[in-house]
Amino acid sequence: MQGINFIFIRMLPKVDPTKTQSWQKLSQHYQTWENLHLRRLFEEDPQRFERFKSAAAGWQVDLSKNLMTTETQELLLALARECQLPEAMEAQRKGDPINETEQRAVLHTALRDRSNKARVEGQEVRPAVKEVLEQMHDFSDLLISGNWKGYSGKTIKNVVNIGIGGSDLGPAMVYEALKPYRNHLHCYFVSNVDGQHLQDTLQGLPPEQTLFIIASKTFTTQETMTNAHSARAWFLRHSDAKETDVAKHFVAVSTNEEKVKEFGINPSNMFGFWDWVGGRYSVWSAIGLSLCCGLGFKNFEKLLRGAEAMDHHFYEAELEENVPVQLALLGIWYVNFWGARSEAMVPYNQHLHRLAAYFQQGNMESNGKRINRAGTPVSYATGPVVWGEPGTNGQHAFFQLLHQGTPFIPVDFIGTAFSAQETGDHQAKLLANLLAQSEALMRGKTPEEAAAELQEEGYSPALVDHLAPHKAFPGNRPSTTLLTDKLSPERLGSLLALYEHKIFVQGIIWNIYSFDQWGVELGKQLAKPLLSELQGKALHDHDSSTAGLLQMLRQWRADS
Ligand code: G6Q
Repeated sequence: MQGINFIFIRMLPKVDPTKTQSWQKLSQHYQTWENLHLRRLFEEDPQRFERFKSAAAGWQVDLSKNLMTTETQELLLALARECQLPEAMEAQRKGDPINETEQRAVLHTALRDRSNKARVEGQEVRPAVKEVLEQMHDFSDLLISGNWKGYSGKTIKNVVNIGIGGSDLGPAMVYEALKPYRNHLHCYFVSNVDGQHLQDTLQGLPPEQTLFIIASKTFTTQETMTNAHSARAWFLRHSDAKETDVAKHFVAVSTNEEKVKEFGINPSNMFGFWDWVGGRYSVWSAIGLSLCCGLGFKNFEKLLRGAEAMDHHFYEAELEENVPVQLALLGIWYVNFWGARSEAMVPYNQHLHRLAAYFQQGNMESNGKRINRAGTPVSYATGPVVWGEPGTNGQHAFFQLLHQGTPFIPVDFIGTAFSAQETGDHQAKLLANLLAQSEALMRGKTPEEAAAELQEEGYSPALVDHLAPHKAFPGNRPSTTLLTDKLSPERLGSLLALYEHKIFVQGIIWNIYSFDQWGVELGKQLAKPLLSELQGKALHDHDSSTAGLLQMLRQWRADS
């Protein structure tokens, strides 16, 4: 944004959540939890599941194993209203520049919402979106049907997406999640500037049947441009193609036409998007081109339809029944009143193995902020660490800490009734484990119960006393379970949109800007001089640690 001047238009409310009445009431309400335990709440209220279950866009959501009563829920909803959440939702939806530090609208929802009338600077955005979708459709059809030929006249078999962050994580995650929907094209994703990533991916690929998608909103990202240039060099070195053949093997997804031309890609093979689509929310845009190729355009469209269904739910359902709002508010409850510093996402579906990594960026880049919308440091915690791995694997790794460790970590269990390919009794076993884990976290096991079990197993009284504390579980550990029938493109789309809206709601309540990411800039700035220093050029001033490490590496590399 250097050298750019803009009038700072304030669009979003600036309510310090801690100054609201609801916050004060929630602090008092938290004290009442000293005497509550989820196990007892379930025993006392046989309707608890019915009372706290919700549904949205094909997902059934059980909130009942959360540390809440109807009073908690009401107080949290009042907090949302005091923080003017409905007004903020409306501002976002109609295209106001709510990304105020960059003066941009936040309209990834317009990429999938066919009824959206959002305007940016007076222009409706949907016509342009439709045009690019058609371009993506035509291109992916050509590739899949074999009518797009490489320079030697052969069809394309491999598609390599080169991008990083938001231009990589989304497509890579969805390509894994929708594995059963793949076609005969093989998609690969290269992101890291570690040359090994590109080398390993290209190993064995025939250049004449390989197409590269250079996916970069800015077309200036160091990692992506380095990989793109190396890929082009590889293509020319390992084939008898000429420079002019590059056009048949390289296409671009970007907002920067000038840079795309400069790289040598024909602008007719460029798929555009807009500055109102944030990188980490761009899987719905032309950044999803690799998905159109590898899964077919129809499946990409179904992904959009699923997200659209969740958007409708988010914008139209009352806050009381609004699933993204409920999940967001519970997150605030845990972070700001219970002291949670992280939350786990545990999908019981192997194809979702990249989901937590994807939302690690979604959450942590969006809500990892410490300055509020008034420009001063916040006095309360904001975005937690988001992490996770699929179950049941996680059970044999980190679940110990979830059950008996000292940190307080709410868990989201995500499951599907059916597997894409049923294998004997695997799916039943998988689901039994999901249910068992959420039940165990909620119930726990008292020291008395642990002692009784040990006695029954014949342990001596001394050993019972010694072991019972170790075998007891405190329980009262919250979790949310999200279930659907199967992981179709529609259901995946609605799941992703659900979590996107959750991030938005939390950012509004925390009074921070969720759609910029200045935090990634400093490292990028410092890497520039360090690169030239590593390449043997003049040394600059550094702290002794950085200077020492730099010298070590320079020496190593000089000696080799
Ligand atoms: C996401 C971030 C970031 C971005 C990458 C790639 O919201 O902005 O992850 O997507 O830095 O940027 P380009 O697409 O511009 O290469």
